[in-house]
Amino acid sequence: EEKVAIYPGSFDPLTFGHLDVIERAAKLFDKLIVLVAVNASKQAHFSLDERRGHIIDICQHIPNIEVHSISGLLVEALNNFDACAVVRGLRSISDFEYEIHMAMMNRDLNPKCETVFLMPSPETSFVSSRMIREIARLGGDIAKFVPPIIADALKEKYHAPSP
Ligand code: COD
Repeated sequence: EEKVAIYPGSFDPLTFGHLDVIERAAKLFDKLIVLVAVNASKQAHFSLDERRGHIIDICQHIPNIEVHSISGLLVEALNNFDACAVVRGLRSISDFEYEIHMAMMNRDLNPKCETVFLMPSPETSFVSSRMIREIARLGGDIAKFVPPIIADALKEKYHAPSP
């Protein structure tokens, strides 16, 4: 039986940190669904469709992934995609508290929902979407932290030449 996992996140925008987790998870499961979802406590910068489009373009080299977006509950997506696990990245102790609450809540909502945590590579573990947006907005160089597609999208968003 095919083992499907879901890697959910805001991915607003995707960073090399996210990509590191995607590449690791794609090796562990038969199929990986990268799921762009809404985090109600975060303000959106790119639309769900934009984020999904970016990830599709960036992940073309990984054969066993699909990219989708949802505005609803993660535990529902788990049933819809027939997935056996949720993958999350664990960067630090400060991630842990939030992550364990979310994992326990998701399993309470759907007893099938097991969460698997992957440790990122140290080179990208300090990268976060929030910092990347802030550096890009202030004109800093983000090329080391995000794929070129994202660097271009951020440049266009914050520094589009005025007409
Ligand atoms: N290195 C490794 N991992 C990283 C890095 C990095 N540099 N940066 C981020 N990550 C990991 C994060 O730890 C996380 O596991 C994942 O990548 C995604 O991170 P974000 O910040 O893009 O996504 P979040 O945390 O905002 O995602 C939250 C969800 C959207 C998944 C959540 O809000 C959700 O499930 N929403 C749907 C509605 C729902 O079901 N809500 C109930 C939840 S209990």
